[in-house]
Amino acid sequence: MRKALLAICAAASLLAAASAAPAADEQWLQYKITGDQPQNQQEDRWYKELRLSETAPADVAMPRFDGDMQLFTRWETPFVKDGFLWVALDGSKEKGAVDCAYIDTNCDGSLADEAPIKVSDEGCGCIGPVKIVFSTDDGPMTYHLLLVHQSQRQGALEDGVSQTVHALYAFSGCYYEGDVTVGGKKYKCDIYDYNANGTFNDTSMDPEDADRIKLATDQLQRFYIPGKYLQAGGAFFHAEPARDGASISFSPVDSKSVPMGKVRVASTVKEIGIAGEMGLIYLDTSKGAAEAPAGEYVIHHWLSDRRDKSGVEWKITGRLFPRTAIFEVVAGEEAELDVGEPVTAELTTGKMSGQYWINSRLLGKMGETIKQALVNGGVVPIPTLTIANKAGTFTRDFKLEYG
Ligand SMILES: [Ca+2]
Ligand SMILES: [Ca+2]
Repeated sequence: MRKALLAICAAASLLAAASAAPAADEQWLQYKITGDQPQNQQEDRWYKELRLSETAPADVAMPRFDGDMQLFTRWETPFVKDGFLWVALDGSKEKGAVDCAYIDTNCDGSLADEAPIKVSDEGCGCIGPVKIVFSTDDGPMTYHLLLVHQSQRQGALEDGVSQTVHALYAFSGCYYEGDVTVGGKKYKCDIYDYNANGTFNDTSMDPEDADRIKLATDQLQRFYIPGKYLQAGGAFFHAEPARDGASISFSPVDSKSVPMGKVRVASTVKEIGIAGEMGLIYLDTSKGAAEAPAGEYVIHHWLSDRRDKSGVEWKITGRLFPRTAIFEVVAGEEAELDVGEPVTAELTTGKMSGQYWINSRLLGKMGETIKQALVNGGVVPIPTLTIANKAGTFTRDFKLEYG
């Protein structure tokens, strides 16, 4: 048995073309705009934090700002020559609030010609989805970008000193969807610019920096990463989304040509997802071990489900592994991964603006985030927090809130 190698991957090698088989036909998809509320940590949208600066770029024409506080950043996309578009936020220093944003939506390097985009009143700090028109070799191409602004006043009231810390996150505000045929079977297919850089075909050893393909039937929906292999209906395909997301092709891969190794996990782990430039591969590990194409991977997720003493069936999922969780599947060998239970409850406390906060979360063995759910639906009971003093004269229960 071969122990998994868990180490920082110094260099990710580029993969050769997946298959000698002729490329399958392109299947065309339709452009859709998402809602204005991003869902963090979902498999269809991830975000990029954009670094904000108070210093205006010297050579960029600016609009007339109404507020007394401006913040500037670049949204990176390979669809423009410079590799990024300028973004400016305009607001009030005293309130620590941002009222509107300017984005170089026509990609001409100037913000002076842009209309202000109001920050949503819904309290989410959402800006957009904002229409951006790239100029490509095939003509103008539309993309929608969603920005989310968050600010937090930091520093204790007692000190009399506080400052507002601003953060800006970029989400894709659009996706493509349509009906596709893969190996003779029909699926609903969506393609997501998961890493929010304007393109829909990114592959990476880092699952947070790769895009997503969703294939769904009435029974099952699964997300994949564009890579060497995509499993559907018990067979391997090489999926190639177009860079602009408008189409996708699925070429069959001869399974005899795929070198296979094995992955073994604890018997309580029902499924494990492993990801990288091979794609996102789902392994049924209910028997302890499963076959996987040879290659380098990072652990993407694991899931376990069991019944508690009162007969309620629980499901727990481990996700968002540290980037060091890299291992190799060698052809003809077995890699053993130490994932699964037990999970650890962590309680953190802090003080902000004169108020105490208490946060509770569950972590897996490698620091991954643990989510709990009930298999038959329903809401997982909210944890109760009891605060008591040493003398025993004060005891009070609080309900922690999700979010
Ligand atoms: Ca412009
Ligand atoms: Ca992308």
